[in-house]
Amino acid sequence: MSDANVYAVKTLTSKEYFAPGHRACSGCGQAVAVRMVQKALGRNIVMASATGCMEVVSSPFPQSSWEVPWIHVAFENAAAVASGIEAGLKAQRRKGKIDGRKITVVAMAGDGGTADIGLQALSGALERGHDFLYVCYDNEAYMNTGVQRSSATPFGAVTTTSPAGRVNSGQLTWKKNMMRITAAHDIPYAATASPSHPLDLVEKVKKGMETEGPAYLHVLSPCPPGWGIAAEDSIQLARLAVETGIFPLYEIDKGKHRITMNLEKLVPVKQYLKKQGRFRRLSPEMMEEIQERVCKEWQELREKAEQIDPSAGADEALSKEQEGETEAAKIFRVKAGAPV
Ligand SMILES: Cc1ncc(C[n+]2csc(CCOP(=O)(O)OP(=O)(O)O)c2C)c(N)n1
Ligand code: SF4
Repeated sequence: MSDANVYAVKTLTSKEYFAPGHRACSGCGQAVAVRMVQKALGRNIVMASATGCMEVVSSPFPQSSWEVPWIHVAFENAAAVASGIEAGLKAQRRKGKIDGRKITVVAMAGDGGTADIGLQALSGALERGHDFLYVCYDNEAYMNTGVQRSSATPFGAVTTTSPAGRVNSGQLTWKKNMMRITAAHDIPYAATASPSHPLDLVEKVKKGMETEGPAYLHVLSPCPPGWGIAAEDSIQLARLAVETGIFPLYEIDKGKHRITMNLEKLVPVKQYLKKQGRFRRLSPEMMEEIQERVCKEWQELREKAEQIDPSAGADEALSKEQEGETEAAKIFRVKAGAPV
């Protein structure tokens, strides 16, 4: 991990928009990611938040962790509600009822609320071109209701509805690729992010906010009880997901693919899988199958990134990372009151 990601957290505002006191499990990767995303988004936003873990842990009436205008919506309709908010704000602006200040409309949901039940609402909102940012917090199952599989659950993972038995060893299907699905709507911006790489995450939130039209952010969110990991390993697992290539960090900016965290060599997926209880029933053959698929998809992603600019690839991604490091260090110095 570059130093930039250590410093990045210190460069963020000390103001909390997702306040402490919520009831997320200790080590919840989603709560860490939400906190960072909210810091990057700031105050001038309206959130539509689908039912799921983050809604349940953050808003037991009459309490709330949300220090921003926040609407709890159903499991399936975060993108539809965000569409309505965006259209409503536009109308109010047109009628002179509110000033011209930019108010970012944000929708958030888990992988179930995004890849399964909310997919139709999301597709409609992307297709209509609403100016909003959609954030999917992907903990790879329906965690709020007791770890049921979703279409984003990875191959081989054990959940209560993809159990391991004499015949099967967990989830039988491959993870749905939401980046490809959202990008197929020709939206201006889509990106993956991880709480293990805060600088990258914050930059992508900012890009999403600046984008005119729909932007989509897919954030990996380790879940200790659902993944069968120790609370203190959550962020390390998120980092391993990136470094093994299982969850590559990249963006699709106006159709151009760019890998934002380049990997000279992939860490073997075994190192990631072996640390998690949900993969305890994987056979060596299944691990091999997963490794092959990860290598193939990583290669495809690299080719897409290189197609745009044949000189891009390892060198470009690395130099970008260094640029980021310099930038983070600079902000850190400014914050610390040191000369730039
Ligand atoms: C129409 C409907 N069906 C089922 C539910 C029950 N339900 C609430 S949250 C949830 C799962 C949420 O999973 P996900 O979106 O992945 O978020 P997570 O809890 O994992 O963060 C389910 C099944 C519901 N609220 N509404
Ligand atoms: S069940 Fe998982 S996603 Fe839900 S609050 Fe706990 S750690 Fe977070």
